[in-house]
Amino acid sequence: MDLVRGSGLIPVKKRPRILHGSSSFCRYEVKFKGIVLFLVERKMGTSRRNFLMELARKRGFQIESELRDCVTHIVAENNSGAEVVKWLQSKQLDNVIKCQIVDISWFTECMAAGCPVQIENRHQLTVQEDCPASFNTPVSSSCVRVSPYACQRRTPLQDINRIFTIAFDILAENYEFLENTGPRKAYQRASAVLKSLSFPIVTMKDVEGLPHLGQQMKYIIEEILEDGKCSIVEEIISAERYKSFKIFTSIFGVGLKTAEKWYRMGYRTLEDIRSNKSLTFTSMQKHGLLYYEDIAGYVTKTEADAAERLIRTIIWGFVSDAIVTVTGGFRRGKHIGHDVDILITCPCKEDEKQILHKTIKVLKNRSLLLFHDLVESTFDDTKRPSRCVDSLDHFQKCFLILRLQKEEETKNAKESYAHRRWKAIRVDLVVTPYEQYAFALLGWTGSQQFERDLRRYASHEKKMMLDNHALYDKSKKMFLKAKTEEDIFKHLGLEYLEPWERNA
Ligand code: DCT
Ligand code: MG
Repeated sequence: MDLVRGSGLIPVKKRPRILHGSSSFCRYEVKFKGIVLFLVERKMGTSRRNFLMELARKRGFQIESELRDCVTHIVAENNSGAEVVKWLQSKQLDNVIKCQIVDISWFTECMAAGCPVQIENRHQLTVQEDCPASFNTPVSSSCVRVSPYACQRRTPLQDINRIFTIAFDILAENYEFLENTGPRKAYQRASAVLKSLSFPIVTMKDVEGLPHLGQQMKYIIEEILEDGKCSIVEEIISAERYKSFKIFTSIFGVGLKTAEKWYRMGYRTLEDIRSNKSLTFTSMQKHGLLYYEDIAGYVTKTEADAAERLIRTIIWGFVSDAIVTVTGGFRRGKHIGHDVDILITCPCKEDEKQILHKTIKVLKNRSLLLFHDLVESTFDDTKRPSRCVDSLDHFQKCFLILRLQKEEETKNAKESYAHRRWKAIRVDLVVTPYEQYAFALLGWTGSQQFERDLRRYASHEKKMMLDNHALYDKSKKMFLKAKTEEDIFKHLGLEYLEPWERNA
């Protein structure tokens, strides 16, 4: 079996009008002659496979749903080379022996590039005689049993496998910049599993049987164990696209779409953006650029505490029984963050409606507001919680840049704002109805991966739907009430995890 051939994949300039045959809908033109893909369903799943097949067709690739003799590239996910070979041997097809067997990473890079990319060593699935256990092999009794859900694992802030999780986080971020959701989530899940381990990974035996660790991830761990670094990650962090996207997306108000647009226009640095007279910016982006040096740095715990005190004092001035809580990373015990997330509620509905507008007015009057964008609530209590694990909530909220007066101890700091008596910091204020407070607190405490797994757990394991507003039991066809986060864990049949154990 020839697994290590050069690809010879040259896009055909003059597009032949070959339309997809029997196994596909005749909707998309085949752009790349001589390349016929096949996706192995094993460990990929039917729906993901169908989605990827449709994507490939849209990009102009010929892709077969059945394994035929015309197939030139067999793409597998989370399978070792040996596993694919064994499966292929059972198919007894003559030509398959000449196929390239590649990892899903090659496929996703082709989709991102919009054309076939050269097959590199890292894309190849090698065949080893003694194939290591695959990622979902049951854990042996000597191994630690690790749940596939972050809400069933304790993940403290301290991450003793940082050397691996940093690599996975960079890979996930790079896939995010490529708007490639599947592999982004896969690397985030894998990183979260490693963050929960209470022992350092020192040999490949340590990762045997861990959930969400596919073959590709194991190769990366192996490389780091051998060389102390990962060559793909090294390539990514020095790549122009990654570096520019890092800068652009660190500007408040700039998302992936804008970063992509600027990159395509040929801009690469912050200076390129700032000095450009022809670009138009939203008000949020203008302020993001104006206070970039302050905002792109970190908010410290001391600054977060000062912001919380300021907001709480203002709010207590007109609603004395309001609850004002810092959530997000700081509630999980982090010492630094990119913003301060503050959740606000009060028992009286009338007060609740006024609270944010009044707070903004006071901040304005005291010249403490550098920017704000207030979004009114879009909550509709006739709707069930969202099915999407990444859906945003509908609370009334305000994204602001606060002019935070420096405290004595930070006045002598060497930061860029050292010459000023204040620092611009990003604050999110979120107002929740009193009866939804526990759900909002749980949702806004994070981490993002923890929330995603909590919702996935609710829906896959309990037939319930959870979001930042409510919990719905589909079997009982009713909403389950909760006054505290503990109540929600109880409804889900989960052991309670403290906020600082949710750093997945
Ligand atoms: N959140 C979520 N889903 C998202 C974004 C956020 O569930 N798509 C939740 C989890 C964390 C919380 O909202 C606050 O979001 P961030 O401020 O982005 O996260 P953080 O953990 O506070 O990170 P940082 O310390 O960098 O602010
Ligand atoms: Mg935050």
